[in-house]
Amino acid sequence: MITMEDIVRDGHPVLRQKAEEVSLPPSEEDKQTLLSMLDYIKNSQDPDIAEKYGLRPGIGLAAPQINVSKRMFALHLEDGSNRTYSFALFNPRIVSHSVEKAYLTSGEGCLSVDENIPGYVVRYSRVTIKGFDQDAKEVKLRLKGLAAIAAQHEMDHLNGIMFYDHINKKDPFFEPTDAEPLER
Ligand code: K1U
Ligand code: NI
Repeated sequence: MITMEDIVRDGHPVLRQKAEEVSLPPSEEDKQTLLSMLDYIKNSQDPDIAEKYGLRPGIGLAAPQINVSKRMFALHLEDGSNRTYSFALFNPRIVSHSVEKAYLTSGEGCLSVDENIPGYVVRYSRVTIKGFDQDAKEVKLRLKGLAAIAAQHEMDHLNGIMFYDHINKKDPFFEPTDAEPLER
């Protein structure tokens, strides 16, 4: 079971590396890692389990955050329209995205960053992601709203990018006219 002790923190070099493709079909070890990442997120959203094991709640987790430099991430969240997104992917890639952009008015957090870093992170409003599930079956997901934002945050982890890299340094709360504010 993954706990906060397994999650590397900002400053660890793995968070700045470009993660390697996973060879498919996945090894048993890679499958187990992927499933345990999804389990972490689900557990972290259960108040009893989170308290018992000291888990910080999250909606996503990428393998580099547990010091595994491989291209895999998991998401588990319910968006503002009561839609649940729950999936874990090997070798995800963004195959298309909207022209429109969006940002969370609450900013973003990261399980690898212990402090709150204020500011807007502008991302694409909608993304289509292709990847492979635990059985190496190709899947295609069309995401919008919080799910699209979170998926881009996790994709960034696979490329060594942290959310705060995107924050306008001079004016962290600069509101771009071409981006929609999203309440979480
Ligand atoms: O990758 C990570 O570090 C996880 C991170 C993902 C994320 C957060 C915010 C915007 C985009 C992506 C988190 O899950 S931080 C915790 C969080 O945002 C949250 C936790 C519980 C309920 C709702 C949100
Ligand atoms: Ni993060």
